[in-house]
Formats: sequence, structure tokens, C-alpha cells
Amino acid sequence: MSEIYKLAKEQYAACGIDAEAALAKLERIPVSVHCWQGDDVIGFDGGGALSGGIQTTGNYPARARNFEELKSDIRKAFSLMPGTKRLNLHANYAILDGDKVDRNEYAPKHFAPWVKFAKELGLAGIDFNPTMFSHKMVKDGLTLSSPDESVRKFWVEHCKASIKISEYLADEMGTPTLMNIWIPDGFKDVPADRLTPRLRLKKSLDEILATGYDRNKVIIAVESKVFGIGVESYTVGNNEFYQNYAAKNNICCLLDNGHYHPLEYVSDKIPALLAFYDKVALHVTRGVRWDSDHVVLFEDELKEIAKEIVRNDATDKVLIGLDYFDASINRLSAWVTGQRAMQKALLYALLIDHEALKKLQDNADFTALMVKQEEVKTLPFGAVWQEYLDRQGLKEDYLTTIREYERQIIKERV
Ligand code: RNT
Ligand code: ZN
Repeated sequence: MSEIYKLAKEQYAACGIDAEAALAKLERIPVSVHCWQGDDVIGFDGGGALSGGIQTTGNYPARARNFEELKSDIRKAFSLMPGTKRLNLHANYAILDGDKVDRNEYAPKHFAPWVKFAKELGLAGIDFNPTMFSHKMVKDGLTLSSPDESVRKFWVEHCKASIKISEYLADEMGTPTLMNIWIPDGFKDVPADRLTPRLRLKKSLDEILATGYDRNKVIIAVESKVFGIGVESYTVGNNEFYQNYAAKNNICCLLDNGHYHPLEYVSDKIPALLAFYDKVALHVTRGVRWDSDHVVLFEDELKEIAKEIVRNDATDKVLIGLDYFDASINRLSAWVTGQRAMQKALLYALLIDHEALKKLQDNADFTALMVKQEEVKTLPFGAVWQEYLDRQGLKEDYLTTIREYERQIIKERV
């Protein structure tokens, strides 16, 4: 235990905070780390260029081009991430090994190599996403809401196959798998009909859920969005549609903090949903002016999100996942920076005496509430963070390790 941490611990104790308890709790909160930061959301199934109104920008060298390279990058990046980690996979990362099947026929066996890898790394579980973009069956920008029955059915089948795969992942890993449905469906310009596409999406979701699955193993979530590139005027799966669908069908909502108007805050939506739902899933990202999926940083809204999770005693109700993709900087560094930012925000929230602050609010002592909330900001947070890393054999500096690795892979990946 470092001297600086001992002093910090005392200072926190004087404010009514148990730093040891915070450290112990933080280590157990799972964060699902997305595989797609490693290769700019391209995947292995040759679906085609990234589509669906999302975009990676940048040409940083040495992107992982195949399973071996991505595994190697994940191994290195994950070794620099503290805490409990899950792996978040997209269906287009299937290991097909020459199998001539399309996404509607993907099966558990296509993910068995990922399971083996996740076990090797000692991960806490695997989450899953059907991939309904970057594929020839996305017709006129539509998938589950397509008026073309063969298109709609194809994606329904893909989601049903994804449920089976999710169930398999849960069985193998021993923890429930979050299966998140996000579709890019929408229109660039003023639609003539906003209702019928939503009714078709509703029908598709009904058909998918009719599959029957073990709700203790698979948690199905729906991810809403306000707009995408080229889909600016109308999104079929918007917030109101999915929140109502999820409530009526007893499934989960996934909140991506890049998917709302910039003046709407996911930190405020979490407690609203916790009043009604047993689970709330998150995609933590950082939108700069739009849903740009910049690397997550230790910033105010992230702290606010973490506070809502911690002070509502919801660390096992809010399923935290990361969702960003930056191709303009070293991809491993992007990964680690974002994951550590999430961990820092959780630690920051764990080092606050929420009960005392809640009391001040209930007593309408807003003067003291403001003063006390300001006080928290200059407590020696850095010393506790350092101790957290130390105890897991990690250092604040991850860049040196990443630079060394980079020198080696740049030579290999030309
Ligand atoms: C897109 C959504 C979606 C994707 C990933 C790749 O706007 O955020 O979650 O980013 O599924
Ligand atoms: Zn997302």
C-alpha cells in the first residue's frame, strides 16, 4: 500500500467514505468491451464496406485483419485494462472457416473459437449482437422494417440464429448474455409513411421473440437511435418505439449515449428506466457534435452516468458496454483509454457519500448540497486510482507497452 494512498484513504474516511470498499466493489463491476474497436467494425464475414449510417474515420496503420490478429490485439489491450471484463461480439465476427453460410444460418459452432479465447483470458462472459448492416440483404437501407418480405424474413432469421448463439455463449461462459438488437433502418428525407415501417419492425420483433429462449440466459435489448448518416430524417427504431416495445414485451432497453439529441442526457434516462425495468443496458460512447463514436474519456457526463449506476445501487442492474471506434489513433490505445475512463468514472462515483448528499436534497438544503458536491471534486482521487491499478499489477502508463507492441505488429502487418 503506497504512502500516498494511505493519506488519501484517511482523507476520504474523514468525508465518510470507505476507499477500501470502493476498490473492492469496482473490481467486481463487469464492463463489456466491444471487439469492433479493433478492426474499424469490419468483421470477418466479408459483408462489405461499413454501412448503416455509422462511420469510422482515420487511417491509422496496422488494423487487425483477421481472427489471429484481432485475438492478439485483444489479448494485449485487455491485459492493460483493470477490473472485470466481458467481451462484446458482433455476428459478423463469426469464424466461418470455409463454411458457406449466410448470416441467417450462423450457428454456435461459428463462435466456439471465441469462447475458447474468452475462457483463456478468464473473461466474465460474452455479449452478442446480430449484425444488420454491411450486408447485401440491407435493402434500401432497411432490414427488420423492410417492405420486401424476403429481406425482412432474412433478418428475422438472423436474429433468431443470434438468440441460439447467445444461449450457447451464456451456457459456455456461465453468465447471461446480453443480445442487443440495433438496426440502421430509416430515411434520408421526409417520409410518406412513418407508421407502417414501425409496424413491420414490431411484427419482426414479435416473430424473433416467439423463438422462445431462456430469459435467465439471454437478455434481449433494443437500441434506439435518433438519426444516422444518410438517415437523417427518420429512424424506424426511435426511442419511443423501443421503450414501449420493451415495456410491453418485458425485454430490455439499451441506451447509447450517442443516440439522443445533444441536450438529452443518458445519465437522466437511467434512473427513469430503473423505475420500471429490472435491467438497463448501456452503450457508452462519446459523441462529438453527432453520434461520432469518439473514444470514451473521463468527462462530466460519464461521471454522471456512473453516479446514477452507483447511487441507485444498480451495479448489477445496469449492464455496461462500450461502443466507440476510432481509426485515427492507435486502436489498442483507444480501447484501453475508453475502458479505463469507464473504470475511473465508476471509482469516482464509488468515492462519494451519496447517502449524505441525498439527505441534503431531501432536507432541501441546496446550499450545503452544492458545497459538498464541489468538495468531492478535489479529493485525492488519483491516489486511489493508482492503488487500484497497483493491486492489479498495472501502471498508469500503458502507452509504452502499446508502443512496443505497435513496433512489432507494424512490421508484420504490411
Ligand atoms: C450504431 C449503434 C450500434 C453500433 C454497434 C457496432 O449507431 O451504436 O450499437 O455502434 O452495434
Ligand atoms: Zn451503440
